[in-house]
Amino acid sequence: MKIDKTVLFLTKMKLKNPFRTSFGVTQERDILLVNLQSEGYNGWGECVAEHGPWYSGETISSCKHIITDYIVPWLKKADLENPSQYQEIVNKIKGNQMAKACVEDAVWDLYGQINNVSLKELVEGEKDTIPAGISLGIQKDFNTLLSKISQAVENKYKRVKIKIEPGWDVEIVKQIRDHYPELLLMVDANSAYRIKDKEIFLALDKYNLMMIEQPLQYYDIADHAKLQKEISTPICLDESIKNVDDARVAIELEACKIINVKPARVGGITETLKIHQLAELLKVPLWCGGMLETGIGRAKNVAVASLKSFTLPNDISEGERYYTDFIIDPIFKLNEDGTLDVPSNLPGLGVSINEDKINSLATDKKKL
Ligand code: OSB
Ligand code: MG
Repeated sequence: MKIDKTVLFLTKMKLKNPFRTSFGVTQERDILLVNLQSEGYNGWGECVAEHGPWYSGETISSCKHIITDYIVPWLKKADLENPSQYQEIVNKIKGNQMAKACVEDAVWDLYGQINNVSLKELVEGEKDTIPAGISLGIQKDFNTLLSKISQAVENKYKRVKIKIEPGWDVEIVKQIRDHYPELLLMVDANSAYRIKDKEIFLALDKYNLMMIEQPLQYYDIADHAKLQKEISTPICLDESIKNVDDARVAIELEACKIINVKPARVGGITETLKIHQLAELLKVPLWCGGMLETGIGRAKNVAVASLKSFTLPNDISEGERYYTDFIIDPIFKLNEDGTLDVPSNLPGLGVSINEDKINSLATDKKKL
C-alpha cells in the first residue's frame, strides 16, 4: 500500500455545552483531520489534541508539526503490507502519540477500504454492540449535575462518570448517592490531586464507586500504587498509560486495577492491540475512553471497544452528545438498552464520510 496523496483539514466545531474538567473548559474545538489516499481509496483519521497542552503535552499545533514535517514525508516513502508496519515508520519519534495515532487511524481505515474489511474485523473485535457510558463535566451547581444524571439514567447509559476536582468531590458524590444509591458511578480527577490528599480518597472509598480515574499526576505511578494499597475502590489509569510498557509497569506495581485505553493516547490502534493482549493475559479489565471525538474518532473507538477485554462501559456516547454538525453517516445512536452498534457492513470505519460537510467546516486545508 503506497500513499498517493495526503490532505490535512483543520475544522472548527462548537460543542453543544462547555465541557469542564479539572484542567480547563472546552467550548469550541479546532479538529485536525487526516485524509490518506491510495489507488482511489480514502482513509480518515481524527486528531484528538486540544489547543493547549493541558490533558497531555500535545497540542493541535504540535501534532500538525510532527505530522507535516516527519510522519507524512516518511510515510510517503513506505510501501506498507499491513497497518501494523506503520509503527516501524514512526518508531523514531519519541512521544507525540496523538500525532502518530491520527495518521495510523487513517492507515487502518485505508487498508480496510482497499481490502473491503471493516475495522472491527481487522482488529478481531468480538462484540456486535458495546456498552455506552457518559462522562459529565464539572457543573455550575449540584442541581445542574443532578438533572444531567437523571437524563443519562433515563437514556439508559450503562454508567455515569463525573469529573471531580478539589471542592467538587466528596460532598458531590455523597449527594449523588443520596439520590441514586445503586447507580453505576465513577469519578475522574484528571490528575487534580497529590498523595497528600489521601483523605479525600479514603472518604470517596465509602461510596461504592466503580473506580477512581487518574487521581494523581500522569508521571506518578509510584504514588498511585501507594494510594491503591489504602483504598478498596479500584484505581483506573488514563493519562499515565502512554504505551504498553506503561501498562505493564502500572499493573506490576499494582498502581491500578483497571485501564482506560484511549487509542489516541497510546499512539494508535497497533499499540492498543498490544495493551489488549497484555490485559487478556493478566486479566485486567479495560474500557475505551474518549476525547470528545467527532464521528471519525468515535467510529474508531467503537471498533476498538468491541475487543474481548474491553469489558467495562466505555466513554463512548451517542453521536449527538457533543456536536450539532455531523461528518459521518449514519451517526451513532443509543440503543434502548444503552449500547451502541458496532458497524461491520461497510469497510474500514464502517460509516460513510461526508466530505462536503468536512469542507464546509474547514478553516484550513493543506495538501502534503
Ligand atoms: O479524561 O477522560 C478524560 C474529555 C477530554 C479530555 C479528557 C477526558 C475527557 C472525557 C470525555 O472524559 C469522554 C468523552 O469523549 O465522552
Ligand atoms: Mg480521564
